[in-house]
Amino acid sequence: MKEAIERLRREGPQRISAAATPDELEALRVALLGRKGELTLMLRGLKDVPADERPALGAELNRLKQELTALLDGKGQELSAGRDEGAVAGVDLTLPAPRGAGLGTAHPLVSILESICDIFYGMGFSRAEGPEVELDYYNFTALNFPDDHPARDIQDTFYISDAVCLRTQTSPMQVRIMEQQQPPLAYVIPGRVYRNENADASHSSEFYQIEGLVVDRDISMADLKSTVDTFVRLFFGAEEPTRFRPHFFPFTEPSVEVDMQCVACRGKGCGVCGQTGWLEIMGAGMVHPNVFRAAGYPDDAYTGFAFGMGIDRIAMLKYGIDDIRLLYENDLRFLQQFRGVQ
Ligand code: 2NM
Repeated sequence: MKEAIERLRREGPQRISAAATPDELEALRVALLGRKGELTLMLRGLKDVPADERPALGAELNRLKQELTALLDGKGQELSAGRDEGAVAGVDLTLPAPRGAGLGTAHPLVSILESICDIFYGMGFSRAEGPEVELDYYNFTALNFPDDHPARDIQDTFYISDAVCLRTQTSPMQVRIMEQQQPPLAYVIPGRVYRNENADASHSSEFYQIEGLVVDRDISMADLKSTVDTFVRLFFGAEEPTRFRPHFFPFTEPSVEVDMQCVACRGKGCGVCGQTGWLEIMGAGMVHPNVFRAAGYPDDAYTGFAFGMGIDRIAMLKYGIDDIRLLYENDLRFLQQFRGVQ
């Protein structure tokens, strides 16, 4: 009996530490301490040893049982803690995903945004992005919105405090750029903007814009027109004519809305263009002198044009999407249609 105890004291810890999985460890626990386990059988065998040796051997066996139990518990914790690493260790994380595993793809808004930016890089524009949480000053005041302009109204703008709102356009970033940089400059500023509107098929309270700004000496409306026409030719890939209609924006004077001939009916009039033969694609104009003044430019030194377009509308036109909300719901049945689409 004494020898058997000594052997178990030597070999038990070795066997426990060699267990490689929780299953192996559990089998070992049963083999040692289970109803017919080695140590259990020795305890039962105590009744056969001489009475004078029994107390010492009994105490010895109980101590060994405690030691083995502690070792089994410790090893159990070690194995379960290592389980996740063990699972990853068996996998080559550099392998390509298996075919048909559902690779991700750019969201249609992102791929359109990037291809629009690419066209402007080709014309020498740089890209900048600004904060979505903006000062009321940059979003409105510096852009020549009067204090009582309806767009400032709480109904259109998400205000965070009196002085801070979610930007309703990306133009506040144009002012930040002009504060930092002297002309000549040409920037596109893409980004998400927010308006407090009820969602329907053509309105969402969050949407994407790209605005552009070009400032130098002697920039004219003709530069704006040629830039817009180049963009339309490169993006829509055809010779659709464009037209400027007079409009009003606080930050530009004169201001225009830009239409292109309807891509669906080539100007004849159809459901896509509401029978007009034209599709509105952006707003634009010559930067208002008050905006240059807010940016700290000297009076009458520079002229510039600016434009802004809604990416959602362009994506809807390009892909024939009839409800803007589809772009924000992230329903995989919708998104998976754009796999591999550019
Ligand atoms: C638009 C339409 C027309 C615009 C103006 C400016 C700035 F900062 F230069 F004044 N940035 N963007 C602008 C002009 C935006 O969006 C429909």
